[in-house]
Amino acid sequence: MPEAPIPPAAEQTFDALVIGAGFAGLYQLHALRDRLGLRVRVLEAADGVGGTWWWNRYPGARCDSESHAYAFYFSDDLLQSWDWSERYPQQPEILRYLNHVADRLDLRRDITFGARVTQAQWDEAAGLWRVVTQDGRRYAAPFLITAVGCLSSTNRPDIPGAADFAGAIHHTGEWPHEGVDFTGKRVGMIGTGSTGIQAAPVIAEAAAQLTVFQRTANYSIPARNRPLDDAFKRWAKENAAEIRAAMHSAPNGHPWPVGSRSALEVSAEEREAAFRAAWEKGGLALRATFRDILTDRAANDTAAEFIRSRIREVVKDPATAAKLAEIDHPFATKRPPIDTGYFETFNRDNVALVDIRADPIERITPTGLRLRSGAEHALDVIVFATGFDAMTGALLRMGIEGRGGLALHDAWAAGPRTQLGLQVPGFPNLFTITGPGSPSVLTNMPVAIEQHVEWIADCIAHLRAKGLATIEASDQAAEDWVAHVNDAANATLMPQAGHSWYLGANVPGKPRVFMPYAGGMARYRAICAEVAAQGYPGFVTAGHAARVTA
Ligand code: N01
Repeated sequence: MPEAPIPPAAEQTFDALVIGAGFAGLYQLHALRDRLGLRVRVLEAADGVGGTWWWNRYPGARCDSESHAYAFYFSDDLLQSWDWSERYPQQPEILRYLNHVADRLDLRRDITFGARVTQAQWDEAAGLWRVVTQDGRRYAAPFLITAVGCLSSTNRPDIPGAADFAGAIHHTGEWPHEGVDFTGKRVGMIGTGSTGIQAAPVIAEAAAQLTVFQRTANYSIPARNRPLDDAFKRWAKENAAEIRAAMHSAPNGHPWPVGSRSALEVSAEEREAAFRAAWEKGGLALRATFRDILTDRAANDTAAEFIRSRIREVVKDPATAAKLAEIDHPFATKRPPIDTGYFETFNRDNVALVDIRADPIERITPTGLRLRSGAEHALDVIVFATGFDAMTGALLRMGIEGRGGLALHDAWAAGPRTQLGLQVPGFPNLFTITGPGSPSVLTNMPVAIEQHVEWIADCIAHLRAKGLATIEASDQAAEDWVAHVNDAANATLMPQAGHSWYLGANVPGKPRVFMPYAGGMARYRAICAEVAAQGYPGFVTAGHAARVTA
């Protein structure tokens, strides 16, 4: 039943407001409503649940985490009532799963769809977050929790001439729900990150011609996707507790261990055999073959060279192979894609690779793309697989203002500052699920989300039990945490990928700050648990009477 429109002046008050109805928002609603008994409203811009999986409907969209690990583990009922069909779930299947979760936990009645938040202001006197949606609806609550995802604000390149293009331009992150018919079309795809690498083989199957415009060559590992048989499905259900424990103790939230040996302490043959085995098995675990792939450049070089050799082996045209293998950053220092036939796609007659690092795009013309050299590429459809204004983009476009009218935009002018990625100084009772400064995108996301949702619910329960009105990150704690996040990143090779979205480098003008916490999920979990057990040091709490000062 659609909700009746509410007159602009009428404000609805709740105990907590949650923004977003993807994995994070759904579980946060359940945790606050069904465990704590709070009155909660979820505001969701889309017309359905799903978050990332609502918007990202591009051809080939599937998850790079294995399906049995890409699920909620807080509920045995959810685990036992769902079967995944493939090793890596496709977008429609994940969307069905999240709808199943929403139905099974009866979440829909507390979600308002089509509600894009455009303003969220902390009202000091009332001790409330006052939230306004694009269509003028108003809500208020003492607690505001963002569950807006890390990769949800699309990054559309500002290429001159786009408005004149006679064909269609689609961004993968805002894909038309009715799909795009590529039959007989000349398609140009810009971007070779995880998305472009998933989409290219599927577009190539349908289109008359696919031209991939590559600015930065990328590593990719075969996914080796396959249907799951009944024996595996039974095993995953029977061993859910062990899988959960493995994910919770792993640095990346995946249910596989990181190798204990250095890539440099074994013989070249042994190393090659280990990489081969990981390559044949497929998936993200290749980067965990040895313990130092992400921390030692020489160790990393061995993995990087192994993958380059595979690219040269697969791609038949030596010039194309050379362009694909000319990768300028260490392996896994940008999020490593996994693929189904990406490099093989360049062996097709209807697929071409264009190096736009050597010859950049100058403009979009009515009939296609023109490069700086003057070369013209005639196109009917342009696909932007150009990624996202990651981690901060979605938070900064909601008009969030904290104490004294401090805009989040200004508070983060030099880059995001948080305590544990969970709270921002000057923004009382605002919690940011998988916010910048937390492991989030460096992990298997549902594991990171569950940990944050539960920490936030426990924190709010603590405040209520103690009769406290507000909690807010202290300035010093955020200062210290940002320094620690930097140290953790610098202990890895990841900052060496100078153009990665981890650093905000993909968005012109964005501060270059390494945003996710690279210290490992298990370590981070322990830090957060310790903070809660110690009564929330690094956070300032205030009672109802003394709420005003921090
Ligand atoms: O985006 P990206 P994505 N002109 O930023 C290029 C997750 N994900 O959507 O490297 C020309 O990685 C850009 O080039 P460069 C996953 O975490 C998960 O692919 O900046 N090119 C790059 O090649 C992933 O990392 C799954 O030089 C331009 C590409 O576009 C994250 O989403 C599946 C350009 C963007 O790559 C983002 O991946 C898919 C310009 N102006 C994605 N601007 C799952 O499995 C950008 N590029 C769940």
